[in-house]
Amino acid sequence: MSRFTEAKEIYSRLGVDAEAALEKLRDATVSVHCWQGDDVIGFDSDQALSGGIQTTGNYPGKARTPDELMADIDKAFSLMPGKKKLNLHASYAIFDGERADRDAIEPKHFKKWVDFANERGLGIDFNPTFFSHPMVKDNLTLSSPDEEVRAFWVRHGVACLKISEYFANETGKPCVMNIWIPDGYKDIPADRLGPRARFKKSLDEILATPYDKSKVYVTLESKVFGIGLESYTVGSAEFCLSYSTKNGITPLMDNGHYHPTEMVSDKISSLLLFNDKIALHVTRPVRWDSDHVVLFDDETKEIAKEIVRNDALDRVFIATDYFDASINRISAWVTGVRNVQKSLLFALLQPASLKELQDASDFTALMVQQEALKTAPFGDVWEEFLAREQVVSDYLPEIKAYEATVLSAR
Ligand code: RNT
Ligand code: ZN
Repeated sequence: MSRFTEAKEIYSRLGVDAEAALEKLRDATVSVHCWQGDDVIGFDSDQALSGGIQTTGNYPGKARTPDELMADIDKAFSLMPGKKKLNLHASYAIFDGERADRDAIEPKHFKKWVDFANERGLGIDFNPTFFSHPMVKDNLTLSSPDEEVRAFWVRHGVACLKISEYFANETGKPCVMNIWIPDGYKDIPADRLGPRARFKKSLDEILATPYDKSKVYVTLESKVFGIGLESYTVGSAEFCLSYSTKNGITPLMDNGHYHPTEMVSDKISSLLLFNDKIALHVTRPVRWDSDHVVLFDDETKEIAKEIVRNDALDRVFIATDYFDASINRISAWVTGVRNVQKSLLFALLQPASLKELQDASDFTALMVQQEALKTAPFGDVWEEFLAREQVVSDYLPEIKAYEATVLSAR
């Protein structure tokens, strides 16, 4: 008997249909962030990464050109099972000759990405880039008191909406456009309302642009603090949730953007009750929003359980968001995305009857069964998924070979 056949029987005794789990996992899409490949640098400026986020490490071989990044994405995607989308930032515009500033970018600057996506059957998600740019003035963009600065970034948002619509039209797949601004203050502000009022006005101005809501989903990502911006964040959790709910856009939770004991897994159910769709950035915060590679850890599994057991796989836009420059970047990509998918599978391999135990207040049985599931033959079902997806199980040799032949020559 194969290990999978045996695992299937064990799960069946636990009340779980492993075949059904594999089928659902096959249809789950993870939007993979392009920015792991080059430490969030992009192609549109020589500015250092700013906005209170940081990559640390100097592992050799990062992608320096669109061709290199595309080749690395190809390598990484070939080692990931399941359905993927490509998540781009505006700073990854590709200019042939003449450059356009962020407020003047156009669909044509992303044509190469569309060709890349279409050749591979991928959808594209998008992010305006409100950081690493000289028009970020005193750490402010859409909330700036300087009207010229604020208007510049509004124009950027509008330009990105048009590009998002272009992506949706050209790929035939909806585009999620996520707005995140780094705006904040290092020290105690005298006015907390003003910057938030300006951010609200700027979002209203961006969203006044007509766009096809069946093709472009605008999401708004909150944050707790950034490096150098520790005392005040304009786009706080309360601001972003309230704005999203009131204006019919989609809230996005990044699980690095909360206080360390606050869990995004606990927040998902509340948001699902008040939103048709919600969005996630799956990352791994270590003491702060450090964006370490996602592991197969308790919180990632708990997030996945909340999506799966609330039957919300088609209501949650799942994207990865981390950037580790201290290890092989292809490996970082593959390891993190596989761990999101593993967590989804782990959640899909939980029996529905656990909820009944809770409702019957049988917390003894609930604890015993939840613990038993932790050592059930999960790995055999995961290996079966990889085999069916025709993706190697041990990806390290391929990554080492790519490093030796491609990355080390950069
Ligand atoms: C920053 C946010 C944001 C970025 C990317 C690059 O704290 O998480 O999502 O990481 O847009
Ligand atoms: Zn994020």
